Amino acid sequence: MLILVTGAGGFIGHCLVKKLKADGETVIAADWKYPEFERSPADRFFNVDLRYKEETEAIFRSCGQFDEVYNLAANMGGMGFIENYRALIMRDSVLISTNVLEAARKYQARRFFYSSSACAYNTELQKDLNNPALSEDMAYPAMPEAGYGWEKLFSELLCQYFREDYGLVTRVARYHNVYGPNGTWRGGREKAPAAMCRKVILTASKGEIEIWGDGKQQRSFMFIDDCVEGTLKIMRGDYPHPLNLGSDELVEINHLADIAMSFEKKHLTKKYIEGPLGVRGRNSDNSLIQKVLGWRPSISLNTGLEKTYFWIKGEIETLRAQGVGLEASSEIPEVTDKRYVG
Ligand code: NAD
Ligand code: GDC
Repeated sequence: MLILVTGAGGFIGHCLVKKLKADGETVIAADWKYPEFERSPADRFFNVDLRYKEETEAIFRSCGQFDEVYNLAANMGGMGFIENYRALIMRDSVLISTNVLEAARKYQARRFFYSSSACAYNTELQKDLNNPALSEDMAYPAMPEAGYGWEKLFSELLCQYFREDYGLVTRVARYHNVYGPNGTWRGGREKAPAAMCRKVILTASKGEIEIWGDGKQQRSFMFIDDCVEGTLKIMRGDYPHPLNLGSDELVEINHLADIAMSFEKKHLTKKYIEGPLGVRGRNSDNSLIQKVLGWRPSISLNTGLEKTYFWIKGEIETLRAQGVGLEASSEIPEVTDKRYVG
C-alpha cells in the first residue's frame, strides 16, 4: 500500500514508519524536522511545514492516492510544554489537522487516522486519586486540558464530520502517555517516564532527584510497540468513533521513579518541587477497544521502562563522549524557533 505518515520526524511517527516499512509498505514521511536519533527508512521524506495548505497539498499532488494517511504531526510535549505554550499548540496543531484532513479528502485518501489524546477527557473527572478509568463517553460534557486538549477534541470532531459529510473513512485513537526508545527524553518536551529515567541516570547514588508536585499523581504509560500495533488495528478496523489506546496499569509517579531506580539499584531521595502537574489521576478504560478490536496492551511498565532506561543511558553516554553537558533536572522549554513565533 501507499501510506503517508505525518509527524514522521517525531517519536511515534518514526516508529510507525519503521513498522510499516518492515511490513513491506511504501511509506511517505512528512515533517518539518528529521528524526532525532536515527535515519528515517521512509521511501520519501517531505521536509515541510504542515501549517501551510500549499505545502501540505504538494505531498498529495506529488504522490497520488494514498491508501492510508496517519496524521500524527502536532506541536506537543509533556506537561512542561503543554501547560506553557497553549496558544502556540492550538494554533499550530489546528492548522496541521485541518490541512492534512482536507488534503486527504481532496485527493481521495482511502483511510485517515488521527492521533488524539487522553488530554481530550474532561479534567473534572480526573481531580482525585483512584478515579474511575476513563471510558470513551467521558469526553463530554467537555472540559479538556487547556489548549492542547481542546485542539484534540476539535480535530476529533472534524474527523467525524469529514466522515459524515464527505464519506472519508476516518479513525481516531486517544493515546494515553506513550513512552519508549526514540522518545524525547530532555529539553522540556519529555514526559514523565523519560524524565524519571534521565534524572536517575544522571544522579549519583545517595543523591536526590526532583519530582514535580507530591509524586502521588497517577498515570498509565503505554510502551511504543503497543502504541504502534494498536494504531494499525484501529486504522484497519471497522469502528469509526474515538477509541482509547493506552495502558490500564495505573502507577503513582513516586513509584515510576522507584522502578527507574531499580534498574541499577540506585538509592536516591525524592525532592518535591513546584511544577506543571496536569490532572491528579488518569487511567485508560480498555473495555471498548477490547470488545470491538480484541486489542489490549501487552508490555508491562517494568519491561518497557527498563528498555527505555538503558536506551536513554546509551544516548547519554554518546553525548558525554561528545563533551555535551547534561542536566538531571527537568526544564520548561524555551521556544525561540522563529517558525513558532513568526
Ligand atoms: P512528537 O513531538 O515526537 O512528534 C510530533 C511531530 O510533529 C514532530 O516531529 C514535529 O516536528 C512535527 N510537527 C510539529 N509541527 C509541525 C509542522 N508545522 N509541520 C510539520 N511537522 C510538524 O510527538 P509524538 O509523541 O510522536 O506524538 C505524535 C502524535 O500523538 C501527536 O499528535 C500527539 O499529540 C499525539 N499523542 C502523543 C502522546 C504521547 O504520549 N507521546 C499522547 C497523546 C497523544
Ligand atoms: O508530562 P507528563 O508525563 O504528562 O506528566 C505526568 C505527571 O508526572 C504530571 O503530574 C507531572 O507533574 C509529573 N512529573 C513529575 N516530575 C518531570 O520531571 C516530572 N517531568 C514530567 N514531564 N512530568 C513530571 C500528557 C501530555 C501529553 C499527552 C499525554 C496523554 O500529560 O503532556 O501531551 O497528551 O498526557 O496521556 P501528563 O500525563 O500529565
